[in-house]
Amino acid sequence: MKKTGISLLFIILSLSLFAQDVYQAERASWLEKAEQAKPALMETICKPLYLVRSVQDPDAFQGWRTEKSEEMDALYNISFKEKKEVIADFGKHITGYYSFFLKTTYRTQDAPLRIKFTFAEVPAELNTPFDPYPGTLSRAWLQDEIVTITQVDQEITIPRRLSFRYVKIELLGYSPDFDFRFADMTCKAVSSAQDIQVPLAATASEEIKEINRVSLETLKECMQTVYEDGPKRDMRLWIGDLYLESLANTYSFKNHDLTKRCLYLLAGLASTDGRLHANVFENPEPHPQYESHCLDYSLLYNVTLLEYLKATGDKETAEDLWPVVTNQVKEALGFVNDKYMFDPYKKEGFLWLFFDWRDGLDRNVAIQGLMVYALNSSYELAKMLGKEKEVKEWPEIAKKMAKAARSELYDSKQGVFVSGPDNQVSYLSQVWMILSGVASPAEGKKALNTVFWMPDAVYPGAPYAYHYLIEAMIKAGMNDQAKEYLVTYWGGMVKKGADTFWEVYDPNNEYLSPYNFFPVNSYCHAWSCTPVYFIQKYPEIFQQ
Ligand code: RAM
Repeated sequence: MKKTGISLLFIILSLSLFAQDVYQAERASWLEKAEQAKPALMETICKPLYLVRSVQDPDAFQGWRTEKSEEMDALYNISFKEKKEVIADFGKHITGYYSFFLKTTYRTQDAPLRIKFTFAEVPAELNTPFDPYPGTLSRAWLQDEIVTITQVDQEITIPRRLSFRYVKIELLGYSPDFDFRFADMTCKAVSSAQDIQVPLAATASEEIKEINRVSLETLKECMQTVYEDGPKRDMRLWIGDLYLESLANTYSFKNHDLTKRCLYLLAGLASTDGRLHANVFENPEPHPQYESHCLDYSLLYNVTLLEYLKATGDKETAEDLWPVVTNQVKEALGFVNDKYMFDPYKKEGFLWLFFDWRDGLDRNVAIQGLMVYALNSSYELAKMLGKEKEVKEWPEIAKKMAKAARSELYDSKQGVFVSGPDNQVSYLSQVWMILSGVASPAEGKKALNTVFWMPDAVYPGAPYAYHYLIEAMIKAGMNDQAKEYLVTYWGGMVKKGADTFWEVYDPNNEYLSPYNFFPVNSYCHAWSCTPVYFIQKYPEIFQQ
């Protein structure tokens, strides 16, 4: 208790050192409430099923697949000096702590051993040289570990938490004067979600059942002591990921306390001027990624809180966090010009709008739409809390922004919304005009059906953006097409062998990576888990 007190004080001091802190009065209690809602991690001991070999196959995802080669005994009964290299397959994606036991079989260990372990979520990670490393994120995310073993005949655990299905083991250094073998290996898998079955109607297709199952696996793996974005990378809480995970959680595990914890944590770690940080870390003490602000994510925090309140009826939390809601709206309104258009240059400084990983995407229409959507959602929240008088101007601003969007952004000849100085046509622009209600369902349907056939239209790059596309299709009454899209896109990953859904998936380019190196992509990613939400929320569309 004392330690928590001191740490809280430290966080508060470091966040408020140089400026007047708008959350001064609430910050400590928010962080305390986040701490109280911290879930326990459940542990499961997993063992590998068998050994596999890598097979290069142009038809396999990223050119590689595995096939069973031998039983585990083929490793456990033989000197590893003879075997030298194996790949063990745990049969499913796991997140946890890997341990192994080496046993002396001849004479006495007289020198250290040097063994390389490469943990992989997908087969290509086992077969793509990591160096020289071309990626833009840290090389250290890749899960290869060289372990020097000075003492065998005991269990050794790799300290770093890992996220994988396969482990390749290579012997790099050994003594000629003693021998040893692998006697065992395990992974202590951790998650704050328990295995559950989410029932589906008897009429649900096999494809939908599989998508539902993989979706649940993905979410479960990401549910740790916060909703992580990816258990392999970035291993932290991002607002955009939280929003989609919490939606999926409401229709599956129903661990609402985890959502509550994340909402409080983000609030408690917001900057002193009231803006949320886009992502936060838990250890060694909760702290944000300082200077990381993403306006679309900040607005989605408000929507997340609204959905949380609807799912739980927990007014106390929503009331507590109400100042955060108003501050995110205030910040965003600072970018609205006198024509009621979002103007990214209205304020000085760096503005980060995310929406999707797709090079060249123009985000002007999307943010105009999201602002209308977030203003309306935030006002709905205000009404649920009896605070609508405080923010009575919001609906009017939303209306004016919607009207401005129609007159400034709609190309009535083509029947689509166009974005930015080059009048870019993208799927996401249509999506956000539909979700905001700027486009009527009929206009939205027409716009989407037009862009689907435009060869140059900018299409989504990540499941994160596909989520909003499916949601928009449903809103536009395109139920059959929404189902077809979900089955083709997420089902496409299943067909290509996904145990969990990937951070980035472009059916036209399996090597797409926002980080210039596909092995550093995350292959179990929070924002990709939402099929379970759609399948459960709209059974008449997806389960028939
Ligand atoms: C990446 C991660 C994360 C996402 C951010 C914007 O770093 O994939 O999930 O929220 O981008």
